[in-house]
Amino acid sequence: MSATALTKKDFVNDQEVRWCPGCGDYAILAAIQKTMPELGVAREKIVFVSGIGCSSRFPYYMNTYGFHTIHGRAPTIATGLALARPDLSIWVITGDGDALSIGGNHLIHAMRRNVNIKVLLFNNQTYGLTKGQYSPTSHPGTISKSTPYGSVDQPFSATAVALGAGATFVARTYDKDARHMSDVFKRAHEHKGAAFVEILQNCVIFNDGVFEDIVGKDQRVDHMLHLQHGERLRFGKDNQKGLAITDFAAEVVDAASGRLDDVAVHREDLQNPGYAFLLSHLMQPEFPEPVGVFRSVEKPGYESAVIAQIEEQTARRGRGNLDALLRSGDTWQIH
Ligand SMILES: Cc1ncc(C[n+]2csc(CCOP(=O)(O)OP(=O)(O)O)c2C)c(N)n1
Ligand code: SF4
Repeated sequence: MSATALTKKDFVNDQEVRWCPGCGDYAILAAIQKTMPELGVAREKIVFVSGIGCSSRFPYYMNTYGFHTIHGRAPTIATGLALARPDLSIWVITGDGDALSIGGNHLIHAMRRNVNIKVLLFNNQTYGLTKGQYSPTSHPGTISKSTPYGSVDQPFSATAVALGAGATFVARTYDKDARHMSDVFKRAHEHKGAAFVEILQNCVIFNDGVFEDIVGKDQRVDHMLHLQHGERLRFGKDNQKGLAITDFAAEVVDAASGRLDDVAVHREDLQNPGYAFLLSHLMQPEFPEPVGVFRSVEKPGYESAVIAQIEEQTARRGRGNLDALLRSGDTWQIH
């Protein structure tokens, strides 16, 4: 079967989709199913790996290979898969709880190693599957099943975590814009190495409208900053506002009345992650929140280094024998 002949329909299967009506996950699923044929990868070379959560049911609904693993461990399983089968296109689907709470450790090391996997984190600032407890991305004061008097934790910025771990590709998109999601997914696919994409996703049941102030049709123009490599950081009606960055701090300036030259030009290719890290901390209501590609840089990939080392040692010492190794040294029999 030729990969170029595939259409969206080829990625849809006969499973009943079990998300609540109106959940943002549907729009993300549709955007991925639409994007897959455009990648030009054969279906049997694509695999979706997930942890546990509403979002992590995703592999059931894709007509590709899939692996529904255990809570927080999807990046680990995906790392093993990437080492064993570097020819595959490997996508990790995870939630904010799955990736940043129980799975935080696994996520950061996959990013640090620059494993060739594409991590899509559905951020709804809540634990959907377990009925609405607060999560590591929930804002202070969040009233939830587990924080009835308001959460007192300081939240993570998902993109800041990825950048802090050394991710070579970091982007953000949102469930209300199919075109934007698709463009970002394609960029993530093209990236060689670990790609991290945060998707702002609406959980209609437990956290409805939490991103409305950013993604809402009327709010977007003033509260969303579209990152475009080589272009100034401008936003607002007629792009009259901009972000100036001086002394490691951002400032909103009036770009229309003489301060255009102060407005920073977006650079996604900076080796130093400091600028992208600053962007990852911009939040409402003081700043517009960025969407698009924060950072995209090249670094050596993990798989090629590991595979080269194994080949080198095999050439020098011959193929190993796992069975002999397990039975070597002291062994015990338990009766
Ligand atoms: C070891 C373990 N601990 C806890 C759970 C319970 N649990 C299942 S999903 C989940 C959180 C899901 O939240 P998130 O990752 O944000 O995904 P969403 O459901 O919102 O898509 C938790 C705590 C579990 N399944 N396994
Ligand atoms: S609980 Fe929330 S995240 Fe889970 S399926 Fe329902 S709307 Fe979607």
